[in-house]
Amino acid sequence: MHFSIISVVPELLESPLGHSVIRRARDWGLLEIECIDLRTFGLGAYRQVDDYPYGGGAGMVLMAEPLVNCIEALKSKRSYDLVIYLTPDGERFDQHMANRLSLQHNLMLICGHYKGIDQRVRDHWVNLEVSIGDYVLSGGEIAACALVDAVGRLIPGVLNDETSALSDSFQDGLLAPPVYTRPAEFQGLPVPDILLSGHQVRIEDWRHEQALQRTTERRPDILRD
Ligand code: 6GU
Repeated sequence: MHFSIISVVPELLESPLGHSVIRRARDWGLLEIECIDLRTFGLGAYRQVDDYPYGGGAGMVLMAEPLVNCIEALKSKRSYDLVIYLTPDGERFDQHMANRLSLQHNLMLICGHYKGIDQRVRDHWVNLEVSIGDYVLSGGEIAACALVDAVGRLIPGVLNDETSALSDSFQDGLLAPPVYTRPAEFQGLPVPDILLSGHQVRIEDWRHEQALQRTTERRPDILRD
């Protein structure tokens, strides 16, 4: 799977996508991530990428021309399944969307900054607008990293049996149950007996019970779904 990520601050993408599970996925050739500095498509001697909004108001808007030149340059090198714009007014990202996107091959992500991007690019070059939650980030980069991480780990072969996505919160519509590791007693606090019992069937029943209880208490909204 290939991601092309357009950003005016590509440095923000490096570390979150350069370690741990995503790093391994890249090293193994299961995941390609290409970060493009929009400024290389900037206009004039100052490589301008943003300008004042028509009609006035605070903040700058990413201009259509550098962005479209960048999008078209990328499209001339590969064919994209989707061009995604990360924006707080987009469709809410969740595990279902992550599952759906993980079936695609080539995704282009556009990170907005300042007051966003020229509406004409959204209208004519973007296929999907995505938000990662109801709060405002300074730019789309952190949202892009969240999306690439959540989608990248679902690519077959990225996770192994130990890190399997099947037991993740949300993957089966439930939050994950509590987990414990050694020692069996820490500062007088014991691990639940059942987990030390060796009865795998009863342990799985207990975990399912705990997951249900946790979901009922914390996220009754996803249980109704
Ligand atoms: Cl995708 N971008 C920005 N700037 N803020 C957000 C977001 C995206 N999702 C939630 N907040």
